[in-house]
Parts: sequence; C-alpha cells; structure tokens
Amino acid sequence: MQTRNGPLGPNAAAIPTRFSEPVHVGRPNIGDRRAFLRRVEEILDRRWLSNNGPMVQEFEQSIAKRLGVRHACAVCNGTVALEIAIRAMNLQGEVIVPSYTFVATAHALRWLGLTPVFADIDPITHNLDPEAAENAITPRTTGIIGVHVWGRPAPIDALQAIADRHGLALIFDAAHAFGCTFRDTSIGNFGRCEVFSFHATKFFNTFEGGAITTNDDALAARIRLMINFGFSGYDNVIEEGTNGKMIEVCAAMGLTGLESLPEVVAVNRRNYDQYRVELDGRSGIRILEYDPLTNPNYQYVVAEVDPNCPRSRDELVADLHSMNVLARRYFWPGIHRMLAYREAFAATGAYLPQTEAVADRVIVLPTGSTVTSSTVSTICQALLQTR
Ligand code: T4K
Repeated sequence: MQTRNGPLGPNAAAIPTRFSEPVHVGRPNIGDRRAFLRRVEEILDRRWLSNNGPMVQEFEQSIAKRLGVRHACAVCNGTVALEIAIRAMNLQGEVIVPSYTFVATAHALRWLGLTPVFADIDPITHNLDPEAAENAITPRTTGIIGVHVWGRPAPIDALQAIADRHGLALIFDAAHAFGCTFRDTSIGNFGRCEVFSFHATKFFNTFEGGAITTNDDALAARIRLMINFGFSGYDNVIEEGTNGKMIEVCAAMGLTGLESLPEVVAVNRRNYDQYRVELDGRSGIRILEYDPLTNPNYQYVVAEVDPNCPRSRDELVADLHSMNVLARRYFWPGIHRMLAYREAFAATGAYLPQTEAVADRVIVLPTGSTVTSSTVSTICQALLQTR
C-alpha cells in the first residue's frame, strides 16, 4: 500500500510517495501453501525430519532431472555447499575468484584456510574476465571459481580452457543461475561441479538451502559423504565431513516451489520488461540486459547509473530508501574493500578497476511475486523525477 507523506527534506518534491510497508529486493516467493502444508503433514506423520529423508531424495531427483545432470546433492545452504565442493576437490593454496560477488564466494575459501585471489570482471557482463583470471595464476593456484553473476553465464568456455591449460580445478558458483542455460545446456553441468543457493531471497527457495551438481560420479560420492560427517553406514566414518544436510521441510518447500517456478519467472520477466520500458536509458540509468537464449530467471533487476546521471547512485538509493523502497547496492563495495578483507587485500584494488567501477554504479531494484506493476511504476517515476 502506498501513502502520501509530508515533505521529506530537500528532495521532497522529487519523492512523491512513501510505501507503508518496505518494498524489498528479495521478498521470498511462496508456492502453493496447501501443497507445502500437505508435504509437511507427510513429514510429521513419517517422523523422518532430516538425514537424507524421502523428501530430500525426491527433491534431489527433481533437480537433477530438471537440469539434466547426473547428480544433485542437496545441502543446508549455498555457503556450506561451496565449502564442501572446495574440500571435496582438494583445493589448496590460492583460488581465483571475482571480488564482484556475494561475500560467501570468498568466505568459503578463507573459512577453509585458502587464499582467494581476486581477478577483475568484464564491465559489460559483470562476470569474471578470463584474461584477468589467467593473469592471476601463480604456482600456488589450484582452482578457479567462476560466478554466474545475476544468472548470466560466466565465460564458461574461456575459463574451462584456462583451467585445462594450467591443470586447475574449475567450480562455478551458480547461486543466481538456477534454471538458466548456456548453449542449451542447463547451468549445473559445467566445470567439475556447480553450486546453487536456494536461500529465502532467491527466486526459487527452500527457506535456506543449496545444492552441488556434478556429472562426476566419484566427486558426487565424496560430496555426499562430506555432507553427512563422512559416514558410510553406521559407525563408519571414511571421510572428514561436516553437517551440510538439507532437512525435510526445506525439501518440501523446494518441491512445492518447483511446481510454480514458471509463474515466478513470468512475474520477474514482466517486472523486468516494465522497468526497461519505463526507465531504460533515461536520466542516465540503464537496465542490465539478459540474453533470452540463456533462459534468464530475471530474479535481479540491475540498474547501472552513468556518470552523466544528475544524481549519484548513492543519492538515488537514498531517495528510494526514503520511500521505503529498499533497493540494494549489490555487490558494493567489492569483497576486497570489505572490513574483513581490506587489510589483507590492501594492494588488490589496483588490479580491480572494473570491479570498483561496477560496484559503485549498480542499484538492484525490487522484483518478485510481491512486487506489482504499480509498484514498479512508482519506483521508476521516483527515479526519473530525481533529476
Ligand atoms: N554465492 C553467491 C553469488 C550468492 O549470491 C550467495 C547468496 C551465496 C553464494 C551464498 O548462498 P547462501 O549461503 O545464502 O545460500 C542476500 C542473501 O542472504 C544471500 O543468500 C544472497 N546470496 C545475497 C545476494 O543476498 P543479504 O544479506 O543482502 O540479504 P538480506 O538478508 O538483506 O535480504 C534481502 C532482503 O530480503 C531484505 O531486504 C529483507 C528481505 N527478506 C529476507 C529474508 C531472509 C524477506 O523479505 N524475507 C526473508 O525471509 O544477502
């Protein structure tokens, strides 16, 4: 619901509307409640709540089938999934990653005692720049983690060629890319493995959750052991493992969500198209494009603010926040500039000019099933009025 508020300071004339409830970027999409609750009843009746239960097995099979991949291993969240993938592939020393990604990509490495080496991105696609990635290789490098930022496929062929040339492992962080394709093959089939996030804020969620997908049987077997403390049957621990298990209720949410995925994508697409029509190019604001051939999920509406825009990116974000529209500056300021990283990576910024420039110009706008067409219009008007 929108309410007219009184003046909001110097920009009052430019900000006509304040929403009474916050308009979030990542409001969860909830599937058919009855179908979900029916599944929960089943879980309760069965008294099997976790530990590779039937719901998780069905969920894994559904994911694997949908992506056309041999193995989909459900995990409690995307971050733990990344950690398990990194351990299962024996990565050590240095691993090349973008700094322009959610902090979890680098955290997973550091948490395991590895060193993320940040390489710059392509300013157009926001994905890892293969040349920069290759230049960052040292004798200590053991792998590359490419990220399909915003669901747009990373430069898969080029990164695979670099990995092959230098004997490196290649993982993709596919947290944003569920349902997307690259040359008609689903994301989830590339590198040695790919890692998805099904966090509440993703267009497809399991409350918390994630999955590792791979076509490598041996790797999948190891990942499965690691997800469950390394247990191979009762009393028999044959791997160092952790507790990465997805629980049954999360799988129930996932199975339910899969049933309404096309509608969610359609709403995202509608919102995305509307933002583009109402906003694109005007007042120095450009909406990042998706290639329809890659089956985008349109879960992120990414606006880039040009230097010729009369208001800065941060001023526009402040304007939106004052309307209760909680637009985000993902992935500002870049991981290498975050407090937990900047001391250890003080010299890194010099190598990441595109990362810093992109991080300083992006606004991620609200979308998803709770964002109506009228809300999109109001947001666009506000952005255009702040000239
Ligand atoms: N790799 C990449 C490339 C990723 O983007 C992510 C996660 C990961 C790895 C790690 O996967 P997970 O371990 O998370 O499965 C959010 C999400 O927490 C995070 O999952 C996501 N990426 C990242 C891009 O966005 P925050 O800290 O910005 O989210 P937060 O908590 O501020 O939520 C966003 C908005 O959504 C808020 O304004 C409130 C709203 N919201 C949130 C939740 C949780 C709701 O309305 N309902 C909710 O239940 O990180």
